Amino acid sequence: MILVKLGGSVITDKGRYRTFDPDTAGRLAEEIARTGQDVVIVHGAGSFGHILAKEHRLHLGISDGSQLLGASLVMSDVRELDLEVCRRLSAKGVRAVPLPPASCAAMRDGTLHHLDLDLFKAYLHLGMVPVTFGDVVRDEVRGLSICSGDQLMAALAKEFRPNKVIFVTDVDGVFTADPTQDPKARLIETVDQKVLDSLPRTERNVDVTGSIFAKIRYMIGMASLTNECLVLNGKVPGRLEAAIRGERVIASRVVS
Ligand code: IP8
Repeated sequence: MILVKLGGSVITDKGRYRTFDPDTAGRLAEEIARTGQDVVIVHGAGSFGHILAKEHRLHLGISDGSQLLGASLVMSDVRELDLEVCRRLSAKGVRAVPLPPASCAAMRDGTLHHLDLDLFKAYLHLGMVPVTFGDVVRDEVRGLSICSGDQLMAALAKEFRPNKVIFVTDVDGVFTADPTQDPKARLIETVDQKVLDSLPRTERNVDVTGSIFAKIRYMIGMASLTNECLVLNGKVPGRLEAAIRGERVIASRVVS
């Protein structure tokens, strides 16, 4: 099985509230469908989650009642994004089944504490493709908190030990500096803890689930649970498909 995360940066415009990229999402759905491989899909929230979640400080937990309406709005928005993604997947023949974390997960103080993995297994067994996503989820300590797609990826990798884990983003992989700001930024082919420690702490889009560094930390944790952990550019046609098929592509390989 291959575990794929469609990052929020590749399926939405992260800077513009609720802006979906139907062309990229449709093409990526087609690439996944063409491989015919068993996959589990996680997607990020992009501008359907982070902008409003930050405005309502949902990543800090619930300290006043007015945040609850914000949480409700974010939950509706990320479900709409998920519907767009699942519609594209099923239109291309992928038997997607949406599994919203708020209905099958629980958090404890900001950490994913329970995920109903039997539900994922049952749908996989049936021959369907579970699709889950970054969401607002009940938290035993904070009331509610943000469950990121990366936390879900880590839990799924731990349980299913996928052959490959692929993070699809809008750049070629992990760079020595922010490639959108620094023309001298170089793609790092192999990323490990030492590389992570040496990366300059500059940010592009700091979002409610942490920086690129937090994400890389999750990836390094996952690398030991799979044969290959890749970060690649989903805006380049064919790259995801080639990676799923096992071809060598431009990407960063994350190792533990
Ligand atoms: O985009 C964030 O998930 P991510 C979820 O995978 C929300 O970090 C609701 C902002």
